[in-house]
Amino acid sequence: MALEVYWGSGSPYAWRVLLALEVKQIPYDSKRLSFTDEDLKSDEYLAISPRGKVPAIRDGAVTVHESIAILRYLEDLKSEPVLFGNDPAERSRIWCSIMEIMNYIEPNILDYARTIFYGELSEKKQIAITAREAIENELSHLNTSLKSKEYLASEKLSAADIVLYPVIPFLSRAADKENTEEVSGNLRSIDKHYPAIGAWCKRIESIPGYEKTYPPHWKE
Ligand SMILES: N[C@@H](CCC(=O)N[C@@H](CS)C(=O)NCC(=O)O)C(=O)O
Repeated sequence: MALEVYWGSGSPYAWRVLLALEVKQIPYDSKRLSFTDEDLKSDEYLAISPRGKVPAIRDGAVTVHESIAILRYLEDLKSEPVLFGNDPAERSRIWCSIMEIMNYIEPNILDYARTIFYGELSEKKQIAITAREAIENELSHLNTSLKSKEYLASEKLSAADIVLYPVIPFLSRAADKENTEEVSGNLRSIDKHYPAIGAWCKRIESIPGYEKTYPPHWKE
């Protein structure tokens, strides 16, 4: 039975999983869900993903939710190409980079992009601006570090790159939607303000199969 992959268009977390599947060339049965309670909070889906969120996977009797746990599962399913490092030093760099993204960028994504996408900017504008400033600070560090290397944590593509990448177009899309200087800041044109991140994004976008992972509703 093929691996079932539950995802939603535009979810940066689900995009991570779709990218890893392409990189590892793992065949799967695509289960695209809509962001409605009917899809996400059905008893059938809650049995796979108890918080009713995407992404999630089902592999026979095994279900996994949480994007990074899924990436780790895929690594065990098919080791090549290695995404979580080959030795302790490389593995620790990759995990450190992933944890920094989770701890310092992800909470701000919620405060920034969700406020915009959920139409809550009138009540939460200052929260969004503070989150935008924190994200810019992180992007600035990442830009400096990517000036001297091609990938975030390893000499080749790793799970850290896959964890970060979808966040960049997601933030740009939020910034474009609310196109004012105070809310959008540098996030409107990340490649212009952070050229090393822009060049790194192009590297990820040249992965064979990348196009298949691009959120379909963003093309409409
Ligand atoms: N920490 C989770 C986050 C997953 C998440 O927040 N998914 C969102 C889509 S971007 C979702 O399914 N939201 C629907 C809901 O909360 O009802 C992961 O990394 O997988």
